[in-house]
This record gives sequence, structure tokens and C-alpha cells, in this order.
Amino acid sequence: MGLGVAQKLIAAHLVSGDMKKTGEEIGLKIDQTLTQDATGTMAYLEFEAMKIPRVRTELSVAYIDHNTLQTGFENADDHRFIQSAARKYGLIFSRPGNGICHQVHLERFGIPGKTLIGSDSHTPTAGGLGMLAFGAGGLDVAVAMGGGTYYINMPKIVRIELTGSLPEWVSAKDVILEVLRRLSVKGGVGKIMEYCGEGVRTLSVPERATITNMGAELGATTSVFPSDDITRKFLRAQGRESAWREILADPDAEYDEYVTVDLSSLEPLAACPHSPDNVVAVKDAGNIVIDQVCVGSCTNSSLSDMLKVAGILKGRKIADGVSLTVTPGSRQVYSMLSRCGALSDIIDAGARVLECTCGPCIGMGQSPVSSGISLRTFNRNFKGRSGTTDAGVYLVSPETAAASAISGKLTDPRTLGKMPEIRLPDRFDVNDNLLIPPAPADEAASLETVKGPNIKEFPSSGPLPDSIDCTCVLKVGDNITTDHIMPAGAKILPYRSNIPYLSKFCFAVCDESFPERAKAAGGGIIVGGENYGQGSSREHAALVPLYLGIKAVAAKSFARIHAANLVNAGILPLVFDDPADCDRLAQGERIVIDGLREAVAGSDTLTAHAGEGASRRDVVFRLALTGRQREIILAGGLLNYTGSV
Ligand code: MIC
Ligand code: SF4
Repeated sequence: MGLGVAQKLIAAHLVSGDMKKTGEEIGLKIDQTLTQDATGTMAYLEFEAMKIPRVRTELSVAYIDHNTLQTGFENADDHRFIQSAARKYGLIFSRPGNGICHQVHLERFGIPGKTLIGSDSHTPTAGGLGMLAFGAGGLDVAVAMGGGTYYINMPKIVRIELTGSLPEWVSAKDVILEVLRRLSVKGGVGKIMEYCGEGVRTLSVPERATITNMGAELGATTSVFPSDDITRKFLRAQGRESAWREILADPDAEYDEYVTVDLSSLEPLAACPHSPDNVVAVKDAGNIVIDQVCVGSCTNSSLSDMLKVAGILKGRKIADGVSLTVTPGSRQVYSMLSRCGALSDIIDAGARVLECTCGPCIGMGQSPVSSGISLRTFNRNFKGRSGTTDAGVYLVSPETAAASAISGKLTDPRTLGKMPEIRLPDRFDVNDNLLIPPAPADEAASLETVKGPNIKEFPSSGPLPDSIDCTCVLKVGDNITTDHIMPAGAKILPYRSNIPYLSKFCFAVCDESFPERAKAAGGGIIVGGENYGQGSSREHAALVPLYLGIKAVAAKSFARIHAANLVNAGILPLVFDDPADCDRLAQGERIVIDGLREAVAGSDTLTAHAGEGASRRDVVFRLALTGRQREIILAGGLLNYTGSV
């Protein structure tokens, strides 16, 4: 039997485990790592704590793209720390202004056939180039930088067959929105989405990357495209053809699941508030008057996306009630837009052009008006993420965004008649002068990292106790995102390296009194529903609860990266054996677990006692942990564990 693309890449990097055993742990060798600044400060503090003198990967890059609104000294201090760590430990440093990590990595560093992990959930964007790329917590990235293995449970592999070709005005964003509409934000959990079929040949690398980028919203472990002639053409245009190699699925490859998407039958789609899978056809969405349109983010900020927007805006003016922001994804895109004159078409139409960073996508400015409606070409529309709690965010393609900015309401771009023709150059302008190489190895040992006053120690935990007697300090529902657990945005993000301060905002979107209550109770257990912890890779969503004394999180199911981050922090993830027990458990109820160490060491379940008096009852939890994860939990987290082995 032949192999698919994902299987070939796994086989070439397998360090431990058996890739035929779906669901069981496999270890992978990691060739490249990336970090961004909002997670990077913590990742380099963790790397420093591991006392490894230099990174041991083929390539590691530290990007600055998230925390670029410098309203106080904090972000600038963190950037300086990351730059000093990159210089000392052997990483390339991508300076602020150089672009969003995923876009720049695609342009300048991605190599078909290599593995990549990044402390950002959209790292699978590089799957558009035929890489096997995963989002991970900062600590997992730190371990990989040190040459350590990256562990995942062997995913199922889904073959997504693309047939036909996209009609005019329909684009890659509509493809992934269609997949989200069908499969939901839980549809990719435990799976790799591998794109195949004749339709693949009609999609450019940036279009493929839009699709793999939003595989994160499916909850997928990663997404991947083959590396073919289109990939070669992209790398040639970047002056990197020598990095190309062909990676195609064998014709007789077998998959665990099969999905077919006919590109020719797709139409412009929109994900309605507040979930990326709440998808409708734009033409059926009704009369939605809009206040804001934002174009950009790691999903849709390539040169072709920007040229499409410029082409639609050319000679037109945005509606009086709409604020339009345009954020090119990288300095290469920005500079080429400017050189070809398309930037003037965007500016003349009335757009506010922002520096090439994450910007509004992570709430770094441009929060919409109260109860505002914002159309965004981004990947997440979770409640409150824009910075305005009562705003409604719709996720759309660049074509739909530009057409709507002109009309002032959500508009099917097909109503504009003929699509403007876009011509992409055969060669991109390459200017790497914002990429700073590390210090030579012989100088590195004498260098010091530079820490500003905002950088505080990260919380540590001790070995797992044998019993827990506490309360359920917070009960939340299904699909809780890391934006609920540890919100981002311009006011909070500067404190990503200051866990005590950050803790004041934990679960602020759901329950502002949670941090105080948790502290007063000396910690406790959080109870959640299905898909707990979906979204971002931020390990702060585990480190902050750890700081607040949280011992365990009990849920009906967990999102992959967050579950790994809980284990790494030494917090026990417990899965309700009977979901009805979860529904019954109330906030404030007492929970007692005895014999914890023995259960974690060797049992698949453990029984807790919930409630008191007449309502006291047994609750059975499943311990969905690998042997390695059990040892990490017993040791009190990954840092303690790596220190002990
Ligand atoms: C996001 O899109 O939510 C982020 C900000 O890029 C996060 C990382 C972070 O929280 O710093 C992600 O997706 O992992
Ligand atoms: Fe940045 Fe937004 Fe992409 Fe996250 S999703 S990396 S915040 S652009």
C-alpha cells in the first residue's frame, strides 16, 4: 500500500511510536521552529531555564508581529529580550515591521518535506508548502529548540479531494469556510487534513496556505498540501527554488476518512458571529449593514489577496459609514504593493493602511464601535476577541470584504460584474535586511539576555499530590476558547511575561470575579464542556490557572494543544466518563479525589466524590494520557520532568 503526503512526512521524521496505531503517541523529529512575541518571551525564558547553550534545530526563527502597539515600555522590553535571546541562542530574529510570522515563514524559510513547530496555533499555514507543521505551547517549542522530540497522538488522516476549479469571485477562504461549515470547529480534532485531487493544481501556494491556516479552526492537528510544480514556482519566485522537492501522495495511498469539495460549485461564504463554523452563503445572509472592514491577518494577507482588494477598490470610494483597514502580511507584500502602485488604489479609496503585523486580528487596536458589525478576512471571530465585547465579527474573503467596504453592507462580490484581473510577478522582491542572524557560537557564551522589569518568573508547580479536596471554582459551557480563558488584546497582551498581573484577566469574558474567587479558595477545579481550550496555542491559558492554584480541569473533551499545555504545566486534564455527570456538577460543589498518584501512574480512570451530604456521589473520570504524560503530571509539569530525566 502506498503512502499519502502526511504519512510520508511522518515516516521520515518518526522517532518513536507506530504510525499505524491511530490515537497512540508518536514522537517526531523537528527540523524548524518559530515563535512570535506574544508567546515567545515565555518560550525563551523556558529555554533559558533548560540551560542549553544553543538551539539544535536546522533553523529557528523568532518573529515580532503581535505586540507591536507600544503604549508602554513592556512590549519594547520584551522585543529586546527576544532579540537578545535569539542572538545568544542561535536563532534568526525577524524584526518588528518584517511581517506576520506565518506569511514571512512561507516566503523566506519554509521547505517542503520538513517539520516545523511554532508557538502559535496557525503554524500549520506552512502546510501550504508541503511542510508538516504544528502549533504548540511555548514549552514544547523550547524543548524542540533544544533538539527534543515533539509528541502527538497519531492522527487520523482525512483525504480532502478538491475537484473542479474556483469560479470568479470565489477564493481559498470560501473553500475553508465550506469545510468548516460541513465539519464544524470540532471536525478536525485528532485529524490531519490532506488536500488532494485535480483542484489542488488550480491553487497557488498562498491560496493553499489560507486553507491550511484555518485548519486550526477545524481543531485539526495540522493540514497539508502536496509539494508540486506550483510549489516549485512559488519558491522560484522567492529565489529559493533549490529548497523545492516533489512530495506527492502515492496513487494507492489509503486514508481514514474521505471528503470531496467541488471547487466549481462554491460561492462566497461568511462565518457569522461568534464562531468560524457558523457559515452561511453571503447572498443568503440578509441585509447586514456594516461599520468596519479589516483586510489582513495570517489567513489573507498575501500579495495576491492585497492585489485583489486593490483591484476592486481602484477608482471607487468606501461607504461613509465604514472604516476600512488594510494590513499587508509582510514587508515584501507591502513594498511590492507600493512599487506597483496598487497601494495608492487602496489609500485613495479611503483605507487606513496599517503596519504589517497581526494588528486588529488579536485586538491590537481597531476595536469596532459599540455593538458594531465588522467584516474581517481573519480566521477567528470569537466573542470579545476584537476588543469590543458586543461587536459581531463576520469572517469573509478579501473579495467579499472589499465589495462590502464599498457598499456599506455585507455584499456578494459577484454583484460587481467582472472580476478585476490580477497579475502576479514571476519574481518577488527579496529584501532580508530585517532578519538578524545570531551571534557566532564562540561569542554566544559570553552574551547575556536583557530582561526588562515587566519580565517576571513563570509559575512553578510541585509533584502531583496524592489527594485533592477542593471546589469547582468555575463551571463553563462547550467550545470555551483560549480567548475566554486568557484574553488577549492591546491592554492585556503586554503582560504575557508577567503572569501575576495577567491573572487578573483570567476568564474575564465569562466571569470577572473568577481570579479573586480562585485565589480566595486556594485554587480548585475548573469544569468545562466539549472542546475545552480550542483556538490559540497560548500556554498562558494553562500557566495562569496554575498560578491561581488550579489543580485539574474536568471537561467532556479537550482541544489538542490546550490539553498538552495543561499537562506541560502540571495541571491534570480529566475527561468525564459520563457527560451527564458534567451537566450535573454545579459551580461551588466540593470535589474530593484520593489515590491520585496511583491512578495517574497506571489507571485509565479515577473516581472522585462530588457534592456533600445527600447529594454526595461518585464521578468517574477518564485519564486520556500517554505514559509520558503521566510521568510529566506526576513530576509536576514538563520542566520538572525534563530536569529529572
Ligand atoms: C491567536 O491568533 O490567537 C494568536 C494570538 O496568534 C495565538 C497565540 C497567542 O495567544 O499568542 C495563537 O493562535 O496561538
Ligand atoms: Fe496573528 Fe491573527 Fe494570525 Fe494569530 S491569527 S498569528 S493573531 S494574524
